[in-house]
Amino acid sequence: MASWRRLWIVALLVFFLALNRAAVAEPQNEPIPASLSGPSNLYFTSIWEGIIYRYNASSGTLEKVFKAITGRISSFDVAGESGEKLYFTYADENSLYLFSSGSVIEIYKHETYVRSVRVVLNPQNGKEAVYFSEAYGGWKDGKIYRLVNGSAELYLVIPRDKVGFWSGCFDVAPDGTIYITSGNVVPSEIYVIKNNTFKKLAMYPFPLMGPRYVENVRLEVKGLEVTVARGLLIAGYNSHTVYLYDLSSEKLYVVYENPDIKRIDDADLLVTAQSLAGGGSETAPTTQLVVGEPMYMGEVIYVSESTPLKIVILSGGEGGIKDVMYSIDSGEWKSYSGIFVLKGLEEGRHEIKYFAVDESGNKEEEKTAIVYLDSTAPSVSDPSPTGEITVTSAPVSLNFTFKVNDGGSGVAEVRLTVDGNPVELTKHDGGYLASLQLAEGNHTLIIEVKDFVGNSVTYAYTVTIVSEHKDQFYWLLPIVAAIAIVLAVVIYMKRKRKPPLPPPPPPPP
Ligand SMILES: [Ca+2]
Repeated sequence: MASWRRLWIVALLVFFLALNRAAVAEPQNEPIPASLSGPSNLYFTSIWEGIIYRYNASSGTLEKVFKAITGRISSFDVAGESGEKLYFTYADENSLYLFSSGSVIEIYKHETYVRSVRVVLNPQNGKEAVYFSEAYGGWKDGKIYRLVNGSAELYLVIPRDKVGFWSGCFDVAPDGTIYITSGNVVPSEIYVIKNNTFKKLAMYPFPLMGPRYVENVRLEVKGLEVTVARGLLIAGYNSHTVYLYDLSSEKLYVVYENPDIKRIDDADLLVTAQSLAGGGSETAPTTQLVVGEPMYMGEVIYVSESTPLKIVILSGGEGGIKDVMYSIDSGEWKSYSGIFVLKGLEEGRHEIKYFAVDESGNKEEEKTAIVYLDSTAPSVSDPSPTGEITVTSAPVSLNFTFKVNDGGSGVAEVRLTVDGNPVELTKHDGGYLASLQLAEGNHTLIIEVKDFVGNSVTYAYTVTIVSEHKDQFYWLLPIVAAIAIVLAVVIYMKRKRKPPLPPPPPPPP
């Protein structure tokens, strides 16, 4: 019997934990499908194959650029002006290698296994610095070294008590900022380290390898052009995926997926420059609509009234661009002269058509982008309790609940302050709940809500606590006093009238 009861309790616990998990899931944490646009080469390694692949984003071709004779390549970095140098490490080996001009050389041998290698170009002097991390499985403080004149100098200690499990995945941005990912562990986290301060950026329920700091990566997301100004390329390990984490918007994009690759342990991206005007002759020009921030990508793309929409020229056609035309919701065609917004239009779906014409009259095929305008902040309903509340004694503990709804991009943020102090909220019954401790008197409750495209509004409520008990007590006070006086007098009189005590009986003989 007892064991059955225990089973029931465990089952219920699991059920409620699952419910709780479902309630706190962050929709913005879901990876967003995307593809690399523009001329770029994505490199990645698959440890079991000992191969470094290169994926050409423009042509969609995948080729093997390096195959280790023996050994499993765990980490690499493509360096040099046109990617002619390849630094790499083998799993469970002490050395750093460089593949250049057709041969492999060992450039350094460490006292322990090495995990990741990163080559960072110093923008000031144009020199390359080689960094590497030690490999030991992540169960003690980690270490990053820098090669100086052929020997290793300790560069940074990554304390376990600050970042938890860390198996050596890192990168150093040109300004010296360090990014680390947990590696093959779930949940996996991303940290930024600057001036010896550790800050957690994100957590995901799948392993994060890499990372690789990248700038100005152009993506195509749901038919739109998105530029990630600063991001981290992340090898998805056993998800056969390469991700891109946008350091500004905190979105995670899937930029490459290939189920034929067993495991992706490290990735790199080389973006090749391209000229904007007069590029491919004899071909029509190409343009792309770019949606700025705030923008939210759910099932569809949401923008606010102030989200800038920009049309960028990808190639200039013959003799350069003559004109770029656009039309909103099949309205009149306008000549594009710069950023525009959807302010003043109805909420919901809008269709933007656009194309370019070059100086030779070549016309780009009309393109269409669909965006949804969300110009209304979320609404708060059913706040309870509000107004005057009569209680038997104050201060009183009460649960304040309310609901928040947004018809567009969704509810992104909900804050509550009571008399100016922030109060913790928990999700409850499709709404929010705050446990309050209120003293007698007036209290101002302010709820601030924001949606995913930044529309926000505040709601203010007053809760007045009236203590009944206190009033009764004051009203009773003279009566209590009167009764006390009467009692005192009665006792005094009784004592006065009492006869003296009889003498004690004589002791027995
Ligand atoms: Ca909204």
